Amino acid sequence: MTPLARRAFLAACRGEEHDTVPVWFMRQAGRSLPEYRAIRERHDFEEVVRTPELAAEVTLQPVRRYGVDAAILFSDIVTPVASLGIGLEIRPGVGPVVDEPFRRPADLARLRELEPEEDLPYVLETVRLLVAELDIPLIGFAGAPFTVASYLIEGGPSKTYDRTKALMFSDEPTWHRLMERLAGITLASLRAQVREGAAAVQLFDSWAGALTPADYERYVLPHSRHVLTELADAGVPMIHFGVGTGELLGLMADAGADVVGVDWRVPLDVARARIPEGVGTQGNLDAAAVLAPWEVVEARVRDVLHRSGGRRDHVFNLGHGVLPTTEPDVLARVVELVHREGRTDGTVGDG
Ligand code: 1CP
Repeated sequence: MTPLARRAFLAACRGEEHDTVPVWFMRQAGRSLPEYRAIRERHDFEEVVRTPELAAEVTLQPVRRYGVDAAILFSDIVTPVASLGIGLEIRPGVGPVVDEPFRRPADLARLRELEPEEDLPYVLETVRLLVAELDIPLIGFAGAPFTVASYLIEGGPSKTYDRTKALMFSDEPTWHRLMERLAGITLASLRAQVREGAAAVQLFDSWAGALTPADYERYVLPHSRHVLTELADAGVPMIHFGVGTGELLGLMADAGADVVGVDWRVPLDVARARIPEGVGTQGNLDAAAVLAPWEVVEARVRDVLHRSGGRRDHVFNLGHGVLPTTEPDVLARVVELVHREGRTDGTVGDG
């Protein structure tokens, strides 16, 4: 890869000039790769995260295969809160599960401040190993306060977030105190990753799309804004992503992001019109589209590129994470196609 291509991802995040549209995939490491499954046969998920050599290896696997423009640290959005000893584990095939979910004001006491050097030394060591090894930027990440709160309150994955909303609507002071603590944990984790060399960060508010714009603005935005504005000093691009957030895109930009992640439901040009100038976009190929015959994949990739309009502030990605049944060779071909046809014309749009 040429030096110019190496800087394409960071340049796009900042809306600076570069030639080729950069591309990476959310959840590019993990179950779709046979080499990841081989490691998981011998080590459970948390062991991989806690062993820097393994976590670094798993982060590098998709970089070698796909020729993507950025790597993303292998860890999880609940890793920082889990390190505080709150009784949270990641169950295979399920996701994060909490023994005693957070439901009462007294549960706040279970969340002390995060001290990354003591609580997450293995994550920081993984970042150091990766920064020494990679010739592309490493993306650090964290869960946004709302999405992490949803796991703590529901006790596991949810489709409706009813208990989370019940707490939000019925005890607003406790809700805000919980969100403040989680924002502090998120911020400490991101700052530490950047200090060790992460060149960009992504804030995953994956489940924020469950909220109306008014509820997002009142209960969530102040806390995500706190994280992003406090982190702005660190000087690295910040991507803010959620699923089903078509109605929230403007607010998510307003929280202080440099780039807003767009899921597959909103055509990229429509999403663009909802995001203020000066803030870039990331996305938004349907993750299921890559399961189709190549002609279909190719047409869908070209559609995203067409809708991005040659703007220099777009990062190509899926609309959500890589699905476990994805054929790795197809993603490699997507990267090639984006690099071949995704030319920026140097503009950032008409205004
Ligand atoms: O069995 C296994 O191997 C564990 C599966 C797995 C993996 C590979 C989990 C459990 N987490 C991860 C890694 C992970 N998670 C990464 C690094 C890999 C990469 O991106 O290449 C990242 C960035 C995450 C982030 C994450 N975890 C999010 C935000 C991204 C998204 O998809 O919206 C969320 C919501 C989680 C929670 C989580 N952790 C694991 C699962 C299965 C889930 C989702 C559960 C649910 O549906 O609620």
